[in-house]
Amino acid sequence: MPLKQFMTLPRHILEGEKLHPEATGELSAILLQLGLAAKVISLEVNKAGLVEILGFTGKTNVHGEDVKKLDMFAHEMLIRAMDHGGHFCVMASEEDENIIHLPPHQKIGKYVLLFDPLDGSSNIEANVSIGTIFSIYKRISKGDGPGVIEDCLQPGFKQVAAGYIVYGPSTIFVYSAGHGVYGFTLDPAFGEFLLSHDNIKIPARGRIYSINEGNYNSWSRGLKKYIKHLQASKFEGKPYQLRYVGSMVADIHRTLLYGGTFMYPGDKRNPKGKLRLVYECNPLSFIIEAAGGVAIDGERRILELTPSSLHERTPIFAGSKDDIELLKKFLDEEKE
Ligand code: AHM
Ligand code: MG
Repeated sequence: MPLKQFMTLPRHILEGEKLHPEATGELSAILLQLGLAAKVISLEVNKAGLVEILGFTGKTNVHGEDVKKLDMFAHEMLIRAMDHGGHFCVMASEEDENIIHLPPHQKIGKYVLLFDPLDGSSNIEANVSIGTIFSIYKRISKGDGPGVIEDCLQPGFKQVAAGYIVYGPSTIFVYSAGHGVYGFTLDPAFGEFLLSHDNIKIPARGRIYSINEGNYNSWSRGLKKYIKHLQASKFEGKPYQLRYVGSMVADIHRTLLYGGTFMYPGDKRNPKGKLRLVYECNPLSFIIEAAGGVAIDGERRILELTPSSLHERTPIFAGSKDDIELLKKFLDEEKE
């Protein structure tokens, strides 16, 4: 590896900050702290098969789903890692029904942190990739007291930075502060994230589509036609490929690197699909767009949707620009 590639996550964040003379260093401090939390969660995830940690806590989360211990570990770790820097006025997590206030003795800051602590958790026991997703905004509420729910319900285009960590064969930290998307692989030997994916650009077209095809019968006519179209077509002389991990972070990460489409549509039973706008779709759409891709709910840009509640869901179609544009044509032609 050439020496110039020996770029650690902290060095990258701090060098990025120097390009913005107006920067106060706060965002850098937040990203550095998220990097630290990611390492701790990664260690715990890696131990998942070794310790008696798997199984249910007996509690269900706000979506009525079983909460596994690792989810709660990641949720609590992120709060503990992030609540004392004086940077945030409020936080919110997919594992908590309400907004999370900072402890009373902590300084209140101007940023807002939203996160899905451990996405794809149904994959944990099969040792399949899972991830953490985060999203950072500036507060919009007046004053310097605790933040309010409106601070957490901003449209995604207002994100200052967003990113995710995939816990897969390696742990990878991907982030964007709006200019470029960068990926860092954790070297387990000395515990540092090293730049492995510089200035990621999603290919304009890809050969892979990613969707839970088990729901085929509930899809709209337009979506069915689009998928049939892909199955009957070739890309660069070869058939299209279906890949679906069932962890959005992993499916989006692959889409970012190889191109193609990731889709979680609404259907007759669940018109808004399954994935959460605030915790999953906004941050991952921010990354996809920063890499030159497109993310829509079928009609509108995901980043322009204004969330009306913390746990609201939205259909999502995200990926390569040309692929999503073609998909949109199919959806538009068959509006029901
Ligand atoms: P989770 O937050 O409870 O883990 O659920 C979200 C996950 C996503 O990572 C993934 O894209 C989706 O659920 C898969 O859902 P399905 O099993 O319906 O295909
Ligand atoms: Mg999730």
